[in-house]
Amino acid sequence: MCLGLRLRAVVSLFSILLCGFLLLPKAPAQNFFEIKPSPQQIAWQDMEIGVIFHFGTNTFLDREWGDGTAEPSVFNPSNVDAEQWIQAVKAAGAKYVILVAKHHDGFCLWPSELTNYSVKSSPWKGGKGDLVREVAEAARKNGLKFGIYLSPWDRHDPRYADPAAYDKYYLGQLDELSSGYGELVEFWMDGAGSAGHTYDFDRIVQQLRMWQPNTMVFADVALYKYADLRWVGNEDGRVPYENWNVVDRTGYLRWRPAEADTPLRKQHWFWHPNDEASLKSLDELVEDYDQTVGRGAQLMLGIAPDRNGRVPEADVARLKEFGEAIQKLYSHNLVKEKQGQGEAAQALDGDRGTFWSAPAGSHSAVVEVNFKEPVTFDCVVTMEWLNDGQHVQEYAIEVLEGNHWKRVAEGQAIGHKKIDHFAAVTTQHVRLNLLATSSEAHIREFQLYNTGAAR
Ligand code: FUL
Repeated sequence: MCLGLRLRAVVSLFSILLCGFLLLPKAPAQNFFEIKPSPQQIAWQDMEIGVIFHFGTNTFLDREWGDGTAEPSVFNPSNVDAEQWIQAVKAAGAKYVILVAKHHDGFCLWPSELTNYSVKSSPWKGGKGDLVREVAEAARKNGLKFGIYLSPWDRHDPRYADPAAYDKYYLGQLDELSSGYGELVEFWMDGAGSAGHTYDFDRIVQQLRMWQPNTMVFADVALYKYADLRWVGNEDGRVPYENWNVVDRTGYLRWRPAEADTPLRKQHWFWHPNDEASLKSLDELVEDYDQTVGRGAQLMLGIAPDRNGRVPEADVARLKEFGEAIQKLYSHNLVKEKQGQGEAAQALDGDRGTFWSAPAGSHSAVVEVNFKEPVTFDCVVTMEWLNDGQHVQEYAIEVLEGNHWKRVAEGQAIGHKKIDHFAAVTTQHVRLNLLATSSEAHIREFQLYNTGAAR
């Protein structure tokens, strides 16, 4: 073939390929600001504080990660009192509880039909106990939601060596838990320790959803694909700011609010003897709250009942102090108490059930509050109505000094809740200056507090 002909053939081949490419159906491009939460995610985010209970053979053996060799006979608590657990965490303001039904040691806190490595082989209640049931019932009786952690990594069960056999076992356990204990608000899938093992997570999540269509799947980084909720990357009670609800996973955007899990006793999820010194201080807990809930995320505290089967008294007292401190800090909303007025009335009414919207299609807006008398405050709590997505991209809190709006705080993401602390100011006029919004802003609440704890 002469060079001219060859060139023509190449050009036509290229044109055919180009046309084919242009005609191919394409996945619609995703836009961060068009991704919206599910109704279940909205309801979940409103709970703000949850807890996770760790209790099992580790409690009796001074271990964090059991190796699966503990005899069931070691699980012998004298006085398990699920009601006491729930009362303790309710005092901290928790709205939901997760029970670790099986940790990495493989020991089950319910009498599973699929293994003898469970409470039924222990002396507790003569082998007739079911801790999953007791905690679920106590939680619901007290108006708290209930969820489950079922460790994929299992260091006891021999089936673990064969991924297909183990998947069958795990799916069977999942069936027992998700069909037998009522509604599960959350299901924890933990990738810890499983390196090198493959699970059929597609099937696991499918089956879970069959019984529990509304459950929120929490997953850490390795299992992100399945996550309705995301891990924040640390167990310190700190959510890095900015915290956005929509997170990309290699090109796939989804609403994935953050849940920041942190143990009440630093570094320890299970109870250990002589460990009181590791109990977080009240200041640390309040700081955790500000850096999780105050950054639009969920705070999940790890609670460790002791060998008696009770939350230790020191922990009970700290939880109560924490609940009271948060109540004290954030219960006197000065916008309400001092009758602040403004056009954005639904953002100023102290009612999370209402919200104010900026004009349709706008990309900036102002929420102003005017008082009859000067008011002193050092903290602002702002909440976005998220049903339509997370819209606020940049904002400032400003107070009027003479003719000048002075900026006292600024940020980017607001999300479910944003708490800003600053040195106390006294003024009659304050505003939330929404400097950039992807489309019209929706503000649920704009609240002012004088906490006396400027940071
Ligand atoms: C981690 C586990 O390895 C810890 O033991 C604990 O259960 C924590 C909540 O999750 O991944």
